[in-house]
Amino acid sequence: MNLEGVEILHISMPLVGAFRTSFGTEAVRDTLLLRAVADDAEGWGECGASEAPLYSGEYTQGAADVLRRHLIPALAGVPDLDSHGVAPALSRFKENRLAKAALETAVLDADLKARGVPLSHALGAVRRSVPCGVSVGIADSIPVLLDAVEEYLAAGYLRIKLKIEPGWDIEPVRAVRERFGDIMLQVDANAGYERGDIDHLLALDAFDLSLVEQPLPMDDLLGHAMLGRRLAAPICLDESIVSARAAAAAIELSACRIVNIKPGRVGGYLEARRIHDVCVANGVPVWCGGMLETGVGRAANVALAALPGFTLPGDTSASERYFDEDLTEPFRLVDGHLTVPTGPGIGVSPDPDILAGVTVSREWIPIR
Ligand code: SMG
Ligand code: MG
Repeated sequence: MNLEGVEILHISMPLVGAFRTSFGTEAVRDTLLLRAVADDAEGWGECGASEAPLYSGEYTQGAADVLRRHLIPALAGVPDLDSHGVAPALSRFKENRLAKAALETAVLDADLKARGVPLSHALGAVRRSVPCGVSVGIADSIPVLLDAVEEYLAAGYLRIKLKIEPGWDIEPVRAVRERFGDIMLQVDANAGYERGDIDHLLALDAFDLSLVEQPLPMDDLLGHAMLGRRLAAPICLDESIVSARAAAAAIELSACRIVNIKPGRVGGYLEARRIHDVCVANGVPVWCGGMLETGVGRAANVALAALPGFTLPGDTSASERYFDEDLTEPFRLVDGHLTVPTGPGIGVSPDPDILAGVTVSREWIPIR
């Protein structure tokens, strides 16, 4: 493909409700969209970064900076560039996976749109719709939490994930289990605990959880293996799994029995696919995580979640769980599922008028 340049759009969209996790509260989706322009098509990628470096070391303005100074210019002069050439062209730049993923996705979308191939087909999807869960933030009180969970169950979500942190764990989980009975229930600590909390975390086993996501720091695979020897609920890793190599190591070390795959966290959909393959080969179930994406990122996540190894419901919730007005045709929950887009590439593009209304700044980076 002949890539002419990439536009970086900084967007800011209020969330329908503030989302609180162990690392902070997000009330606005503040991130980047990238528009890759080739001579025969254009493609879109959404960055997983937020305004502050709290989930990982990346943040929106930092991602914009590394993209404009280093990553986008590095695509100049790559012979016969296609989506498979993006990661190798960027590999000498360390880390910055959320930024790299956004760029690779924009190029991948343009490439697939030019060839008329849906992303789901390119990745090897086997499903037309995917089962969905919802991630429920830390609430001000247990009654407020119970109301939120009740609403999501009424909407049809197939599993509930509760965000936990020290001081908000056993009692909210107990309250949800007692009130709603035999629902599929899991928790996510976003690395909020330490090894000294292992005895405390074992109390979660009273609630028949489907999984416990990333209880310990991202670099503590050994700690997760130690906890995993004592906890009955399977440990699922999120932040720790930054590549297929990391996934293979975590599995070999028994640091997890389930993997949350977030394409942004691992540098893109092609690496996400490799992690899926490593997990399938090892009999490890996977599910698709989320970073509060707009319809642009959601479309691609839903395509990924249609691969055969994604056997658990993802954090792939409907548009209305995040935004009053999404950038694309809204994704709607039907019997607990979202439909996999069938159009070329990611199958969607942002509505130009809605996009204009949420765009804070835009910058064109030509590829010479
Ligand atoms: O996209 O519905 C969503 C959010 C899912 O809980 C979610 N994501 O650690 O898994 C996670 C968090 C990280 C994102 S917080 C901005
Ligand atoms: Mg998580």
